[in-house]
Amino acid sequence: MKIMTISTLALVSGSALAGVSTPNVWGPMEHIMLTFDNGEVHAHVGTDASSPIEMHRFAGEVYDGAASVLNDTYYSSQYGWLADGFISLELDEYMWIEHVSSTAGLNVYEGGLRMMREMHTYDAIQGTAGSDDAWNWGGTMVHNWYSADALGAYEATYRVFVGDASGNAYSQYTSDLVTLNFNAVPAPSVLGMLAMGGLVASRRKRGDA
Ligand SMILES: [Cu+2]
Repeated sequence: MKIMTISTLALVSGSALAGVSTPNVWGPMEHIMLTFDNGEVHAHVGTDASSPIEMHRFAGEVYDGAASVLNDTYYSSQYGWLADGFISLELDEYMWIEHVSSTAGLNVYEGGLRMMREMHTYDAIQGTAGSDDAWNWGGTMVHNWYSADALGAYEATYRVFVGDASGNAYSQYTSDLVTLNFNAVPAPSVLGMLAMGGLVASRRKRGDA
């Protein structure tokens, strides 16, 4: 029994030293509910400037591959775009979510279902890193990744509209604006706590020697 415990601990600290391959997911999903009825687009979110989504940084964690865009950033995937009921579009109609304005330093990377985060593209979207402001939303639940390099409050406003395949809005339909709010806050990281534990252990060893 004792040997089992020791080997489990060794595995945990081994993976911590090697870094974490996928970004963390925490907190409940916060959905931006989208509807398209009678030619009108509506977007609704339950947060505002007084109830922002927190972005956390996990110091020392290193994410593999495309997810490495989140390395050393404060980030969150709590916000997700979601259809509120059934959205019916013609073959030549697409829903677009276009970046209108945002706090300098806020970045957005393409996600998907949170549990599928190993499969996300992490492509820069919605104006991040010179990408197109308009991003085609495919109709399924999509939790994009929002990140920032520095602590503080951020916000981003998007226009949701129905347009053609190239993102040209159809003028016969109305669009809607929605603002997402973030707060990048300091948070204790799991790796940091493990590293502190390791530091204490190695000090003890040195003290014993
Ligand atoms: Cu969701």
